[in-house]
Amino acid sequence: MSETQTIEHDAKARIAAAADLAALEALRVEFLGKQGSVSALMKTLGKMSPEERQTKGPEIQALRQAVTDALAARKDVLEAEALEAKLAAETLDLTLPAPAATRGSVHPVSQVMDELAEIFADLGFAVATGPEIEDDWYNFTALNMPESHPARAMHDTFYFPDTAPKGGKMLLRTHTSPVQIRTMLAEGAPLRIIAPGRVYRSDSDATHTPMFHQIEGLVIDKGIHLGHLKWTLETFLKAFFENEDIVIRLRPSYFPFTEPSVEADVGFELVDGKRVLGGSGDAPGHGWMELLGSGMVNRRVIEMGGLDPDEWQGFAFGIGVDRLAMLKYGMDDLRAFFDGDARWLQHYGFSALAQPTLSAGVGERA
Ligand code: 2NL
Repeated sequence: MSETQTIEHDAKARIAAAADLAALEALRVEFLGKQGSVSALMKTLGKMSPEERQTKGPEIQALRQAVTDALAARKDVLEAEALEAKLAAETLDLTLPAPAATRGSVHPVSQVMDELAEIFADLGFAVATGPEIEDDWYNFTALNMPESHPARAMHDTFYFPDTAPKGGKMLLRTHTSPVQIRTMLAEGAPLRIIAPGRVYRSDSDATHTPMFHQIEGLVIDKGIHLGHLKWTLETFLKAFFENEDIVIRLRPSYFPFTEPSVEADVGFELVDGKRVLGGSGDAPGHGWMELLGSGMVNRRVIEMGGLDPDEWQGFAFGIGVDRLAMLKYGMDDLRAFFDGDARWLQHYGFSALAQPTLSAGVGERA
């Protein structure tokens, strides 16, 4: 027998006898590895004369192929045997109790959005939605915040490199007001809408997250005045907090998109150091808490919405939904809202099976 024949014979016998995949791998290394015997033979080719290489070359190649094939064949057999053994050993005990199904819960922000949509539906408001990636014009210019307006600084946001169709850059909307501009342009007046959704500002600390939720409301009709605004806010807050004792105070403020602008404060009483909403904030032991911004829609914004401000008036307001949820359901850290911690959600979340109504809010926690 030639040397290659001897090696092949020996290799095939040992491969066939390999008891498991680990033993087989050791044999692969022994024959075909860098320091392996077949590899050593391959290296001798370089030192041979051309004539010798002509005969030895194919022989050594054939040896290498034969060993490779034998290894693969044995591997198939061993793997099949291992699978058989595993199938024989593993049994499925159908009498064991099934693991409990985990049930998801409704995020407090979603719950509050649903509650608000419900309350405002009763007041005749439709829900309007729009894009979160906005055009500079709809987000700023149409709201009486032209380029270089100082109020833009408070609305510092995230810009895209793309140039917007109406000029400026595309951006992540800083409020849901652009939805209302789009709705005014698309539907005209009269109009009674709320625009809930995600908004963005480049702001991040204990009380600010770069993404948060807002709900804005807009009424456009004839003869609308501040009294309509105050009644609407009072009625909605009483319904939302399920508290008829809610008292609000309107305080002069400034927004570029409303004139006059007013901030609404809600009265609270300190009970055991905790703020309990209700009553005038001016009573002894009471105080006022800032809750939302609002005002009569600026004439220029009515115009940008494609309407004649001598014919149509309106009021608008904007509220942070996250803050409303914290106030109503007693959560103290805004950042926990967006951590996606399943334990927090289990604790503060709401049953998905309960009706998304106001009454589902208090009694029927998940
Ligand atoms: C706040 C409160 C506010 C509005 C939002 C609005 C929308 C249109 C026209 C006029 Cl389409 N106003 N929204 C009005 C007043 C306040 O948000 O604290 N914003 C910074």
